[in-house]
Amino acid sequence: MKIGITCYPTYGGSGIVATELGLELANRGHEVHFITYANPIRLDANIPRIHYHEVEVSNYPLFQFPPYSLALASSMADIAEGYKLDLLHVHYAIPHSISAMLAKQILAPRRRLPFITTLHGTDITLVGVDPAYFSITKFSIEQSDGVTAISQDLRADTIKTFGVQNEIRVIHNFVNCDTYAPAPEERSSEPLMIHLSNFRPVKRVLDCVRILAEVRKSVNARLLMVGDGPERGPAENLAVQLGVRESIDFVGKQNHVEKLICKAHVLLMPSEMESFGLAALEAMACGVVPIGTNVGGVPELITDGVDGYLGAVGDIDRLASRAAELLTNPALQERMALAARKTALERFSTESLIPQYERYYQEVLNART
Ligand code: GMT
Repeated sequence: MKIGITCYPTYGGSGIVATELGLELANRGHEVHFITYANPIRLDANIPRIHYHEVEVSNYPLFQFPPYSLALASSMADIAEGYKLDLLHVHYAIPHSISAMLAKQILAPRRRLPFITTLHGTDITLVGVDPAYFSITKFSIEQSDGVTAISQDLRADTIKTFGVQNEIRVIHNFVNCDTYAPAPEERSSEPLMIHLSNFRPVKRVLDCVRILAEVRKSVNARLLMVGDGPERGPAENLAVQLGVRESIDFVGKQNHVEKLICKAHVLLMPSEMESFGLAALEAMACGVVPIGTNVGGVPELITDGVDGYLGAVGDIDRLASRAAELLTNPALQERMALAARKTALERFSTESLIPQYERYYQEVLNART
């Protein structure tokens, strides 16, 4: 197949999933065209069957807001026509699915160009429910030729919030278990926790600092903070206030996070909302035990007490005591790390999830609506 993929190319779970999906599809013989405003992170140059098309958004003094969605729609139509794409697969509803819908309409007199929208979470739970975007998000879902959601929870939430009638197929996030694999030789000799995110308020990054402060009352642990965003400054300030600044490394945005994850014993994901929790899955594949919150789609990934721990949002005491337990009990940590790796391998590996996308593409192509 010839597939056009659009996503937010910078740091964020949806862009990572879209990029990894494109790489896996190309590996399996498909031709993949990324149509985005910047080169997606994790997309190295010169990979067979991968093409990258940068969307140029020209400015004009009249535009207070350059119309990216329109430039994207125009590029999608041109590229689909020029490269004879079979379909478009857009990640994150707004504005990508509306651009895809326009591209489809531009080409309609000459050929059919179906598009699939994958919902990732905040496009529904935060952006989509915002009155400014509610109607257009609902419309974008209804107009898509296929819709996927990354968890049962997100699917249910989308149906409840928007009352949409069209089918939403659940295809969970996936992980490449060869790239993300345990590397005991990399593991830190001192107890180490890691947090990975875009440091947005929904991630409750400050809770990681609070958990570390609590854990350090009994264990001499450190915390590795990977990523950047609006909550980084407040997190650094809180660390100073709580007297743990020297025990935290803020390393900013990083590629090849698998190398960093493997250094840690525990991953912290204290999010307010998480429609799946890709960072936790990546950690599990590396044999690093996740401690997350019991929200959204996270329970579809983590089974509390088996391959990770779950607690209520903001329950610092519980999350910290679970972390301290794991950091001081190597047998427990080893047992849960093995279970976490098993979950990643058996339920969320690329081998089982990528064919689900391929089958769905075929279904959408075959449905001549
Ligand atoms: O986590 C984020 O805020 C980034 C966001 C995105 O869309 O880039 O991630 C969402 O998509 C990921 C990949 O599908 C999911 O694993 C995350 O759970 C989801 N984030 C939230 O629901 C907050």
